[in-house]
Order: sequence, then structure tokens, then C-alpha cells
Amino acid sequence: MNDSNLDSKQRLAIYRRMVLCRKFEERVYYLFLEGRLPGTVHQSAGQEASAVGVCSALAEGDVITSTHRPHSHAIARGLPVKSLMAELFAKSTGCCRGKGGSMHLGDLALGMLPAIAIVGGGIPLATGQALAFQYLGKKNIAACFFGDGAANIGTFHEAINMGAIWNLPVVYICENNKYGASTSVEKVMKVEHVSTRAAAYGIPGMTIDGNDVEAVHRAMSSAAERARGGRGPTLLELETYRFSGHSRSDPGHYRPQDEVAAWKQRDPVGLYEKALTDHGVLTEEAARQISASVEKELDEAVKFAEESPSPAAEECLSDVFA
Ligand SMILES: Cc1ncc(C[n+]2csc(CCOP(=O)(O)OP(=O)(O)O)c2C)c(N)n1
Ligand SMILES: [Mg+2]
Repeated sequence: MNDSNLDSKQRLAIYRRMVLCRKFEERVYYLFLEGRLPGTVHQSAGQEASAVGVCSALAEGDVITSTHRPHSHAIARGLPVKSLMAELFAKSTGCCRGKGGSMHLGDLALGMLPAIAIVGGGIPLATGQALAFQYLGKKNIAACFFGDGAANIGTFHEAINMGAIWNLPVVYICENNKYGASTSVEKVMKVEHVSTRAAAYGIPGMTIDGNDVEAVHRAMSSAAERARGGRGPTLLELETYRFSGHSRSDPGHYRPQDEVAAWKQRDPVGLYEKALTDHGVLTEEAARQISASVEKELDEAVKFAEESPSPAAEECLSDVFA
């Protein structure tokens, strides 16, 4: 932990953001069980270090793209939890005015293109966003989240090749959580690491412990610096695990119990809490206060969402393209 340039204040902010991601997912899980939320959800508990580590290395004006599993990405990018919760409740105060729902969360003004549920669909979008930054002479970068499953989709290869040949300011971030829906990554990939594919496009590729938030922060910081400096993309593979099944309707029984248990031992929130405590950055009392303030923020978000109006019937066709 000592080789990071983060100070105590930044570390505590990262920790709080991770707790917010985790508790948001817990809250959403219970709201679904109670039948209070429409639609479906793909949850990201277990993957907080990836979302928060990446976004903690971004600057104002940078843009992320996301996937069908976007809640932690949105929270990590700093979208207000109220607007996310209202979006899940399909209310007009949501970040997409209640018309996008869980799989399309986003707010371009706050640095997140609305998420795209087509697997691999965000990779060309991030590449296009990076091309726009380069064309306009901006110093911003695009950070592109996608899963291991998306790394076998055609757009992965086409878009990364394009980003590479044009030295675009984009970082490609594969969250390798070992499964694409119920399919284990070993069944669909001959190479051990997605990151080795970077060699095919002539860009750097790295595999990082995706449950170590500061390791992610460090790797992303140097990839972002490279991209911002005009030296082109990097492919980061973050090894992580989702604690839940693929979606609300999937209990995840295809995963061996000992595998799930081993990854829960490496819970990214717990690991960081311990590291911060061991280094004297976090006390038990401070952890309690952070937990209470996050719960309060979520109480307020749920209340705000439930009390917000649904979109008016006459707005049915506004802000939608298809
Ligand atoms: C093009 C396309 N094919 C199939 C699906 C159905 N689908 C949704 S998520 C998913 C698995 C994606 O796996 P991965 O990219 O590893 O992301 P993870 O769910 O693990 O976060 C599939 C097959 C889809 N949404 N889009
Ligand atoms: Mg996956």
C-alpha cells in the first residue's frame, strides 16, 4: 500500500465510495425481493475495487463507458445516488428520466455515457469518444469497462485495433470475473489472460489484482497518463469476481462453492478496510461513522425515488432514439 501516492483523505474517500457501492447493491437486492423495483438487475458486489480504483484515477471531463452491470461504475464515477435509485424506480428524476433503468444508467454531463447492455457494445463507443477528444484537441480520456465475455466479441478486436493505430486516448478495462453469464471463461478462451491479446494490437497489456483497489488505482493512473500524453491505449485486465449470480433470476449454482468461498475471503471492501486499519488510516469508530452515513444517504435516495413522479405520458417519446 505504501507505493501509492494517495494521502489519507483520498484513501478514506476511496473506502467510503466502495462501501457506498456495496451497500447500494445490498439495498437494491432487498428492494427487488420486496417487489418494489421493476425490471431486472445485474449486480456488482465483489467488483468494487475495479470500479472505484479505475474512476479514482480519472479527471474532470473524462468519460467512462459501462455494461449491463453498471451500478458500481456509476457510483464510482460520482453520479448522485438519488438519481441512480430514481432511475431504477423508473421515475422522472432518474439520471435518464426513468426511461433507461438499471442497464442504461449514465449522465454524459457527469462523465458517464449511458451504459449499454449489448455485450461488447461499449468498446466502439469508448473508442469513438476518444477519437472525439483527440479531434477536438482535448486532454481528456475515455475509460472503457467490459467483461471477459465481451473480450470474445468482434467489436473488442475491431475497436481496440482502431484505438491502437490512431493512438487514441482510451483505456480498455476488462473486468475478468471468470464467468460470462453461466459460462466459465476457461471454456471459451484458449489464452490464460485477456491482457495478452494487447500484443496483437501493439499496445501494452497488464493483468492486475482487481480486488486490490490501490493496485487498480496505480495501474489505471499510469495507463491514463499514457493515454492523456498522446501515447495511445492500454488494455488492463482486472481479475475479480461477482458475489451474486449473473442477474436477479440466477442463483449462480454453476459455480463451485469452494470457489465462491475463496473469493469471498478476498472481498475487496474487507481487504481495503483491513489495509487501512493496519496502516492507522481507519479506526473502528470512523468505519462505523462511514457505514452510518452511507446508510443514511441510501435511505434518503430510496425515499426520494419512491416519492418522485413517474414520467408523464406526453414525455413518452422524448429523449428516446429507438
Ligand atoms: C451481444 C449480446 N449477446 C448476448 C447478450 C446476453 N448477455 C448479457 S450479459 C452476458 C454475459 C456477459 O459476460 P461478461 O462480458 O463476462 O460480463 P459479466 O456479466 O461477467 O459482467 C450475456 C451473454 C447480450 N446482452 N448481448
Ligand atoms: Mg464476466
